[in-house]
This record gives sequence, structure tokens and C-alpha cells, in this order.
Amino acid sequence: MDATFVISNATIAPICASDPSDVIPSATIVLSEDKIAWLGADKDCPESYRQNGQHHDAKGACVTPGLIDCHSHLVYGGERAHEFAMRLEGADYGDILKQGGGILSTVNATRTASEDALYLAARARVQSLMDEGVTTLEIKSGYGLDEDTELKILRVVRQLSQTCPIEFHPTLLAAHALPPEFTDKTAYIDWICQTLMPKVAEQELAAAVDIFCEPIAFDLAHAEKLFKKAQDLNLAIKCHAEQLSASGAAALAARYGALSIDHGEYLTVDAIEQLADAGTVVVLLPGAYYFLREQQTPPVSLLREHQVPMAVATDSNPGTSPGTSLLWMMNMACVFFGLTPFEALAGVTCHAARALGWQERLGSLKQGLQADLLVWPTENPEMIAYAMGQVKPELIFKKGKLLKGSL
Ligand code: DI6
Ligand code: FE
Repeated sequence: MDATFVISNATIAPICASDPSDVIPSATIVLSEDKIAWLGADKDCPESYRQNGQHHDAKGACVTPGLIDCHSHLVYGGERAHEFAMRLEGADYGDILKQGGGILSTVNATRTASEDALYLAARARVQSLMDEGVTTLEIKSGYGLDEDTELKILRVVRQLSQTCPIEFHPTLLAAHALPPEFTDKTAYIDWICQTLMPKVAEQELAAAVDIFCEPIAFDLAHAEKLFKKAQDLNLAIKCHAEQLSASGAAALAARYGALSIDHGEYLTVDAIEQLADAGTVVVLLPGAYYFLREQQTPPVSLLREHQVPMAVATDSNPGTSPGTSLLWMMNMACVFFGLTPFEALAGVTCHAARALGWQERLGSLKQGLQADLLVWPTENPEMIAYAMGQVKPELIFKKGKLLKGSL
């Protein structure tokens, strides 16, 4: 195998799930086409790799896997600054939704926006994530709630994947809120299962389905129907669970082999045991916790004790986390939730890959995995979560191609 890029004299943080804080000093990583051909101590690098490819002396700089934002809703129309102001005056998030605002106001703006306008707005958000080193991005639908608009959002995700040099994971979140056309939640879930999901599956517009399980949205019976249908159609399962209340949705999702449950502030010990058994990831979303001024933090010590993988994501959406900085989320996961800087790094690499079901292919630096990697302007990997977004990667490689920087 010929080398295409050889980066030596680096501090390599492979971020493997077994020990995310493992670091190889004075190390070399060899890329061959889209894969990692070799990595290890400089002195052990096989002679053959020294002969070809482009070489780069990292001068001690830290190399990590490409970042993965495994939970976002960044295709939407409009904004919700007015609602933000109302909430600062004391209005409640759930009450705003019940009065037809909140998610439903974004649904209106998204239904009326053209596909091109949605694409352009989303493209700018994707660009900010890419500048920080995000090389894989999950995007959910959920601001359409009718056939035309849900498909329109998922087509925008497809267009992004055809025009941006990173990878996308599309998720159907039609079960986000009850649209104005329905008065009965069960009837809406039945329509999603019987009409929308088969179309989405047939057009291969989503890899997974998700549901917002909260008293203000959908309940366990709704989730179970959706999960059963997902299994029939071979779609993976994700679930917004235990964010605002302990609903039991996380345990249900674990029983259905969900890739992830997301938020998890109100997780119980019982649910955590089931998540551990199922290998389900908990995706922590500190941006929403911060923006909603939530009082309950996720039970991180218990998750750690039970070895449940913890991912960290932006949740980028107009209502509860309008930002697009995964680096800030890493910092907040440390400050608000008590993750270590290495846990935060694992949360946006190896565990985030697992939350998408792609851990066999990306998320860590290992021989044979996809060559998604970043070279940072620091020798210390802990700087990445520490620096509040101020430290950004100098070189970005996706599938072995150099996207940013020059050697
Ligand atoms: N949980 C969230 O944090 C977002 N959706 C969800 O299910 C919020 C969506 C919004 O308010 O627009
Ligand atoms: Fe979300």
C-alpha cells in the first residue's frame, strides 16, 4: 500500500473507547487513499512508508480523529429570538409550544421556505461546524411535520451531502410535535408509520428514526409503535428521552436496541443498567441544558460507573440550542456536567461514531479505519475542550483528503 500522507513527530490521541486518554508521543500516522495505513511511534514506522506520499513534520502537534456532531436539527427556516426574549421574561418553553409557538413556529417558517433557501441557511451552519473540525454530521428532520416538508428537509440533507466534503447521517424526526392538521397524537403517529416512513425508507432519505418523548410531545405507546415500524423497515432507532421529565423512554429505546438516547437529564439507575446492557449511547446536549436554564444535570457519575458511552453534540436548533459550536459544547459538558476533557473528546469522536452506528469505520485513529483526522495547533489534547472554541484545527483530513490547511 502506498502512503499518500505521512504525518510524523506528532502527539497522537487515537481516542479508542477502551482508553480515550491514551496518547502516543513522538508518533507517526500514515494515510493511504481514504484509510489509515499505519500509526505508532516514529521510530517504528516501516521504512517503505518513508519513500512515498506527502510528508509533514507536526512538530509535536496533537492529532485526533475528525469530530462528529451526532445530534443536530440544523435544517430549518426562520429564527426564534422573540421567544428567547419571552423566556427570559419568565415564559415557559412547554407553554409556548402549547400556544402554537415554539417548534410549531419553526414548522411554519420551514414549510414556507424554498428548498434552496433552506439549503443556503443550513450550508452556512455546516460551514461553521466544518471550520471547527467536524467531519461527520447527523441532521434530523422534524420541522415539516407533513409529507412535503419532511421530505424537503431530508432532500436538503442529501444535497448537503452531495456538495459538502464531509459525511452526513440523516434522521427522520417527524414525531417531534403534533402538527396543526391533526388533533390526535396516535392518529399522527399512525400516519408517520403507515405513510411517511415507507416513503422515506424507499427513497433512502434517512438512516434512522427519532421521537421526542415528553409529556409535551409523545408518550411510550407512540414510541413503541414507531420503533416497531423502524425495525420492519430496517431503520436505526434514536430517541429524545428524559430531558424534561423521567418518562421511561430511555429504557424502552434500549429494549429496542436504540443506537442512542439523547439528553438523559432525568435518567434513573434502572434505565442506565438497561442502556449499558444494550450498548446504547447517551448523547449529552449541554447547549439545550444551558439555553433552557435546566436545573437537572444528567447523572454522569452513574453513567461512568456503568460504562455507558457518553457522546456530546450541539443539538443545533432554533428553539433550545441555536449555536453551531461543538467545541463550546465540549467545554460546557466539562463545566456543567463534570466530564473530563478527554471524556468530552471521546464524546465527539468514538462515542459519537457509536451513536450513529459507524464505530467500526470512524471515530478513532486505528489502522484500517477511515482517514478522518485533525492536526491541532497545540501539543495537549486537553486544550481542545479547555479553550472555549479558541483552538481550531490547522489541518483537516476527511477520507484521506486534505480539506483545510497545507503541508
Ligand atoms: N429537543 C430539543 O431540544 C429540540 N427538539 C427536541 O426534541 C428543540 C426543538 C425546538 O424547540 O425547536
Ligand atoms: Fe434535539
